[in-house]
Amino acid sequence: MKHKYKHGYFTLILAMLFWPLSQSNAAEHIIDMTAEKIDGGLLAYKMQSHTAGGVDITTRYSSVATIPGPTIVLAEGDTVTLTIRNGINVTDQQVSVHVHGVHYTILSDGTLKVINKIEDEGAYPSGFYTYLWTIAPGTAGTWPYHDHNFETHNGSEVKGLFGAVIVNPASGSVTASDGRNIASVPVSSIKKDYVLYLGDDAFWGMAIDGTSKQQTALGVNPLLTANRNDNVRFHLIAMGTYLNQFKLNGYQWVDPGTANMINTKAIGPLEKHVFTINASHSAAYMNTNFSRKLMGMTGNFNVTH
Ligand SMILES: [Cu+2]
Repeated sequence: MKHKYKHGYFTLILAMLFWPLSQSNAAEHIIDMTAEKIDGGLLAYKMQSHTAGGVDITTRYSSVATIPGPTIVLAEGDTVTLTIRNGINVTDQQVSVHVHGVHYTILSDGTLKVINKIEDEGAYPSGFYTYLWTIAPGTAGTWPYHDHNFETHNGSEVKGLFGAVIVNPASGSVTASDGRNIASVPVSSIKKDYVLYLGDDAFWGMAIDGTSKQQTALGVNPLLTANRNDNVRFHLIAMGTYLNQFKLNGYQWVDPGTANMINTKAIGPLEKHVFTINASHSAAYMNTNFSRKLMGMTGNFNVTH
């Protein structure tokens, strides 16, 4: 036992020695977003500016506020300074950004004082609030963010104030499946990232092109496209109040954290599910939960060539 302890201690020292090396690709993100009113009495986030490691990547985002909001792509080891500005201008109403999954102190929780007991952590009309996030090792995954302060202490995500954070693993690779084999593929080989938010009656989609990194809000039950043999990553985030049963017809993928191939996945409220497939055929995607299926909660994934 003593030997084992010493070995563990040695490993810890080694890890500390190599820590700066393994973090050499870590980027500092400076992000500025607004929350605005859009048509139909809805609210939406807009990316005003995003610099990553000193490089301005703002043109990757829509120039108007969108539902879903911007997808913030990060990697383990990164840091984020995110400022939210309130362009909604309803007297006394704050807007905030509350994120799941990544690390931050209580001052960056994006909630009201009645919840966090410290401070109202949002932006008042024409004001701003700044959050600090640490994208610590172990936080790889896809996480929702949403308002927590507008009108109620639960926030206004149902009016459109929601988006996602993708934290890529520091290893730079993810598990993928072509339906038969499981492989580790570089994140850089992913041709399309599709973020699908499961509402109570529809999927809301956001696409990110793997080459241009351009983001496109796709609306409800969107048509998804890929070329044959492309690696495509699906990020499913359940926003609604029902249990979902996700299916992509004729595809099998790896259940995260396991070596199991699955062809359907139960996703409860606030749960998420991320998988990467190699595109082989066109297929419908759907929520096969009976009542949701009746509501037409389905769309198509078209694979060409
Ligand atoms: Cu939440």
